[in-house]
Amino acid sequence: MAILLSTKLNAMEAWRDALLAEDPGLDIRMFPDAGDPADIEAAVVWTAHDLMELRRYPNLKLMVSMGAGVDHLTRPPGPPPGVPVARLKDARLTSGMAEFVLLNVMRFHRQDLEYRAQQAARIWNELPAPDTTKRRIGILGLGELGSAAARTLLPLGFPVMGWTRNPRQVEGVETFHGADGLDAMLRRTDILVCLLPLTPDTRGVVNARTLGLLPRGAFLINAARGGHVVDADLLAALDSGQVAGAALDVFEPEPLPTDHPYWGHPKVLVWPHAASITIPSSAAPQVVENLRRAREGRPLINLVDFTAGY
Ligand code: NDP
Ligand code: OXD
Repeated sequence: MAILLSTKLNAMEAWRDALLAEDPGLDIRMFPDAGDPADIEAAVVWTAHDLMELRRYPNLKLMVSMGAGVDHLTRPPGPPPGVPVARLKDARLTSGMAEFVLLNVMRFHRQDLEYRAQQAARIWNELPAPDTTKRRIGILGLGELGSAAARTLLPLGFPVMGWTRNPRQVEGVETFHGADGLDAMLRRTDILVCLLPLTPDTRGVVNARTLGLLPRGAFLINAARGGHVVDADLLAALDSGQVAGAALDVFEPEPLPTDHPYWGHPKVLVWPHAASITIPSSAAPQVVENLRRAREGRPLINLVDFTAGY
């Protein structure tokens, strides 16, 4: 029985090596060279794979997303019926995201946009000292990544709030949930961090109404998915001064078109979907563990709940 890998060629090679390092006996096929479709028992795929193609494998018993996000698997036609899907929960992916959030929180908190603009104009001018204990961070999503970002910011003294679908408790974090909870959190958020999965409920959550609830001059960090932000509304909020700056790692579509206004916007930091990158050698153990579990009929780990959409 074999594992099918499908992503960019160099990443596929890294995944193959990482999986073989975990279990040298694995039979790994790199798409499109799947061999006999009946051999394939697990498919480890990323966003570009055609989900219809996966229905060719009659013995498929496990699908794995090569990342934390699974919005690429929730689009029609979805995964083959009856095949369980796992996502990654990986320490390196999580710490990479916490670093990204910390970096951009600090850039906004320490007035880096203003100081860089002053440098470009050769202006020597000290701005008022910011107070960490008064810079309130609101995180949309307190899952694997959002809660890690919160744990990174709390020891520095930032007041941290978080918004979830279900009521949650995270030590040191003031939590909110549901529609009313969102509005209450936004009214007190100086730096908004989006770490939500993209689902029908969360698409467009950062829009003219929600940005308008933020205190004037707030900042946005979006490291989740481009579909969370209504771009025209964010650009209007940046241009009016309602939002003072945005760090954007994800876009719709990707790559961000070269003529997009974000590229040259003085208040926007553009990243090429690199906030946190899956490291195959770190992520491979859980994939092999899940494969063993699937073979032995034991409960799988990190399963996606397709009813919730993440
Ligand atoms: P999790 O599934 O662990 O956490 C998701 C969080 O979002 C949970 O707290 C969940 O609430 C909350 N949530 C989901 N739907 C809603 C809703 N309708 N209203 C309020 N809260 C909601 O995901 P991860 O933390 O692992 O990842 C989050 C996303 O980050 C991924 O889906 C992916 O899109 C993106 N990502 C981006 C990367 C990059 O490099 N830019 C890298 C990795 C991931 P509850 O706790 O109640 O379930
Ligand atoms: C992910 C990503 O979802 O890299 O893991 O975007």
